[in-house]
Amino acid sequence: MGKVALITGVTGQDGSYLSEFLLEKGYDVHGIIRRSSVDFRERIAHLEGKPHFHLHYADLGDSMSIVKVVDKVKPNEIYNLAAQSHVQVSFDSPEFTADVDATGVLRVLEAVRACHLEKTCRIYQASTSELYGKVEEVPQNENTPFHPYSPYAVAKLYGFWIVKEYREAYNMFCCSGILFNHESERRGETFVTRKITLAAARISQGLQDCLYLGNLDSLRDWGYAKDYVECMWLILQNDKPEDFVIATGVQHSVREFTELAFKHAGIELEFKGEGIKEVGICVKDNRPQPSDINHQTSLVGKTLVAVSEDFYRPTDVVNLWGDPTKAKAKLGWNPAKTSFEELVKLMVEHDIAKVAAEGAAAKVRTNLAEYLEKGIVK
Ligand code: NAP
Ligand code: F7E
Repeated sequence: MGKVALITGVTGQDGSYLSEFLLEKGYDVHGIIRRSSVDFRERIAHLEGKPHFHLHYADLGDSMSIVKVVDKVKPNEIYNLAAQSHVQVSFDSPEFTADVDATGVLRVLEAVRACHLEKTCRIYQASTSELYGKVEEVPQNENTPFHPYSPYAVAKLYGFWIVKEYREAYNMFCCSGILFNHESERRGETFVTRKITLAAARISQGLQDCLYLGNLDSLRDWGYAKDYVECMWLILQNDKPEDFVIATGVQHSVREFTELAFKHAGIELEFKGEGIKEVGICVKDNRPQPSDINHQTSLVGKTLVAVSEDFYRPTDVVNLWGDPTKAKAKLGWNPAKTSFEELVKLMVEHDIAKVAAEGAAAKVRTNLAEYLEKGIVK
């Protein structure tokens, strides 16, 4: 019999990659989904219907629903990835964020105890570099003090400590991966990297005029999500339950990410001005010029990136930089598998193709409407 894994947050960026990873390892993978008015679960649509992939309705805000799924599935491993994961949104919905990201973790741990699985079930908790918040040390490792700096981070801090508490109080194999930002072509579209790669793709195809961003000076240690889910699994295969920092050890600013993304889309930017007045102007237009897309006009001299206060946060975390030494030494994990440059490239290439395909589909619909109107197609 293969191992059984239960993933909360299976429809998210990490949940989808982790599902693929565990299925390849021969696991029976069970995921928790929430009812939604839109039934299409884009990131896992390709897995639905596979014999070892199963979905169950439950919600991290509903204890009984979690107990029922844990009791039914009897997992060997639980990956608790479900969260309200957007930092800026946590300022707008702090109570919901606390319920899911803090109390939700407790609900998962208690469900394991209620089902008497505490001796056989290992639990991974999706902790975050946001715990370091208003950073007290650079780079950050497992011993760096926490200083959470948003409702999201405060909620996740509870999750971190309750996992540690259950490990010590009940001898449970439960651990936190303190993951730094990890991105991909499946990243939610309102996180800064994906917002930038999609905008670069749209602007390069003449479908958007300008990208509005917040703090361009913010520094992040960005890795590739596909590499990071391997680490989640490695943490649960370790001899003893321990917490690990997972990061690349390389830091870049939002401005650098933007410059590189636009460069991959054929647009060279130069940033001028400061703070709210800073703009990114096109200084070289290297885009290919196929006749069927709408970008014959040169972008040189145009303002393609501008700053908007709408994307400033009441408190912002501005200097995250992880030290993955422990994960390298104890788990044998390779933090340099996908470089920053490769990550930006793969995201931009993906989004250029996506935007082009959507444009082509829209054109077909427009043509069809025109043909129907003219009676060419009946
Ligand atoms: P994501 O794409 O936003 O996915 C979040 C998942 O949680 C989705 O499947 C979502 O379901 C689910 N969810 C939200 N509220 C729920 C609830 N009440 N009950 C059940 N499921 C719920 O996040 P991600 O980037 O994959 O991140 C995975 C985890 O790692 C999160 O806990 C996040 O906080 C943490 N983390 C992420 C990063 C990063 O850089 N990506 C870094 C550190 C830590 P719906 O699809 O129904 O909304
Ligand atoms: O912001 C700045 C923003 O929203 C990164 C989550 O996965 O990683 C993620 O949280 C930085 C911040 O990610 C815009 O102020 C500038 O300083 O992409 P983000 P995040 O807040 O770091 C951590 C590790 C998690 O745990 C979270 O779940 O970029 N920024 N301009 C902007 N950010 C956004 N979203 N949009 C902007 O326009």
